[in-house]
Amino acid sequence: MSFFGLDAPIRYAGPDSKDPLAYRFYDKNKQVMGKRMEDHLRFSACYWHSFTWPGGDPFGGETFLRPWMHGSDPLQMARDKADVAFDMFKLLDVPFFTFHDVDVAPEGASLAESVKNLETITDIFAEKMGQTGTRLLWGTANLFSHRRYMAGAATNPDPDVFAYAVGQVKAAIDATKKLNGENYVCWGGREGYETLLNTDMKKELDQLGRFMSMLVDYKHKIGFSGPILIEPKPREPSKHQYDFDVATVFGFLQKYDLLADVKVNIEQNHAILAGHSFDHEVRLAYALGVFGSLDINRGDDLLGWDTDQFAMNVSELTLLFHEMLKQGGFTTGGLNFDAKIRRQSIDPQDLLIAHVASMDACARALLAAEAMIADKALEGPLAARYSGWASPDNQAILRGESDLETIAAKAMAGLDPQPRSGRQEYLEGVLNRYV
Ligand code: XUL
Ligand code: CO
Repeated sequence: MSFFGLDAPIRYAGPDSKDPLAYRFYDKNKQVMGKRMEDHLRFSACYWHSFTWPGGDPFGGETFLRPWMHGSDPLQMARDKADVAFDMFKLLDVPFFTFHDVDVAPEGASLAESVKNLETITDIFAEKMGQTGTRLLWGTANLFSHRRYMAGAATNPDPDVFAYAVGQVKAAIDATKKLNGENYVCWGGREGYETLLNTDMKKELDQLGRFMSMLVDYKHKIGFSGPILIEPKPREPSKHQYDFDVATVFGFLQKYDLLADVKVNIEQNHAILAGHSFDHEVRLAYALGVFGSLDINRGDDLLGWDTDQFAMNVSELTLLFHEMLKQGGFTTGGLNFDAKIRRQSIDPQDLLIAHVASMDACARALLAAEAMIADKALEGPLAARYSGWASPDNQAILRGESDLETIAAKAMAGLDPQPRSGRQEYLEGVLNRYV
């Protein structure tokens, strides 16, 4: 019997099931707009929240008391953790997982020793992936927990810290390539500042630009075919992070000429912290051509920090999938559960139940979005709202075939545009018909 007290993988049992360990909507082989549900959603379990976080918060320590976190041999503990992690991937029947270097293997006394540990554990991963069929959505390096990174990694005033970070990132992308990872993620939690009094902002941005350019060059050199993804977040742990939101990251990528190789990994809770909705960030990423992947979770309306709760809000998720379906869905990206159970959820099965409930919320939202698209429920009114632009002379404006004087003359000739309703409440009612 496993840590979870369950041997058979969790299965689809239909919407009437009351079993918290059965899928009610996630039916992986069900066809949705010509593609299997599993291929639309591309769920990925994450290592850090599920297996390395002990349940602490700023006011209290460990609550989970996981057996693999207590022992005297760090490498053996890492092996035990891998056994439980792959057991959970199999029980949930998720196609992907994600990890940071330090989540999976113990840090050694030197970088060389840490890298050796990472290689040992990722060799074990390769074997387990072969046995279970679980794939790697992305790998990443943790360049924010260790005290050496307290003033940043790529943006550190000390070039030796920059070099250490380069060494760590090289090993992490090597490991990601070895495991056929489909993307490589960079989240710069400490790439920002605490006070401008001690910060040379232009210099730090240039350092970050060089760091990313070298990573892109190396990716090409080793033939890593997936994109590099930057994960925007406005703050926490730093007071200000340079990768504030999608728009800010786009400006950075444009300035340092990285748009061809780097996309974004958008997280719901980070969008909220930046003062945006999830839907806003996703739409903007598509509009700017930088959409990559998603960290699926949710913030708490009353708490102003990154609570990383499991996504359960079907209306919000429906708007997300409506946009995703319209845009053709994921290519290399997926839905990574950057989500953690609450620190009081101490039963082993709470981990499974959280994933199942959130996967079901996503599946239900995907089905609602499919129905909305079939009915053109939102697309119809949207097309009508912009329909004036379809006329040949207005199309010519957008193609650059008109000029200021020509258009001004048309307005001066007696144009009298009449305001029309934005129909917000009507549209909110339409959405509620489907969720
Ligand atoms: C932190 C966060 C990270 C990244 C990967 O807020 O989201 O876990 O997803 O480093
Ligand atoms: Co994240």
